[in-house]
Amino acid sequence: MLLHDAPVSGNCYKVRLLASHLGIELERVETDVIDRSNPRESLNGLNPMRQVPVLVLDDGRVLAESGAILLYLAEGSGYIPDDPFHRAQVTQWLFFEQHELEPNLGVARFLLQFAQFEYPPRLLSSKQHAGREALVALEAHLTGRRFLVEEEYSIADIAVYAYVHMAQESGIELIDYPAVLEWVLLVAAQPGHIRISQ
Ligand SMILES: N[C@@H](CCC(=O)N[C@@H](CS)C(=O)NCC(=O)O)C(=O)O
Repeated sequence: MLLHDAPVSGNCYKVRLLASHLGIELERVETDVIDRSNPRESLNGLNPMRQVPVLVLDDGRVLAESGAILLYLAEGSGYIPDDPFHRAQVTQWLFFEQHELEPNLGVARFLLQFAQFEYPPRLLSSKQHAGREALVALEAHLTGRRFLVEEEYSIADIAVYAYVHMAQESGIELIDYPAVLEWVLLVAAQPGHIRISQ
């Protein structure tokens, strides 16, 4: 399988992390997601949004969106539950990640670490504020729990981990969220774990 990838992208990291757990070798094609003038022609016809990650299966079929790719690759593995309700709970966290975490922590990280353009300071502070609100919700859920769903490590943890473990790069300290911090360490200790820079 071929992954259209960007080394700095948390969304792409989710896919690389699950593939590592599953022992799947991915061929990787790098896309520059920092230079906004880059037309990303290699993604033409693969993803209408011309964003990564995009996974090209061995039979040529194409899948975009990190959550969809995680759901597809995890099928039949221990990283997604069999029980329909528990699967729906996993999906609940995938949606939470896309709506509450990635657009806030991910964008704050992008602005602070990579932006090559001027942006209003209010944009950064509003993203950080919304990111902190999401972390408060995550903290409440993780208090007294090891993992997000049914005490089993799953793609819900993988998706949520991606931008949360790098919160410092978004200008947010996880020390204020002790249950989240403990969970971050537990996720990093799972067999087959790789760092974003690996
Ligand atoms: N919802 C998408 C978001 C994908 C996304 O935002 N990808 C970024 C890298 S993290 C990208 O390709 N940025 C380049 C651009 O938007 O032009 C997912 O979860 O896969």
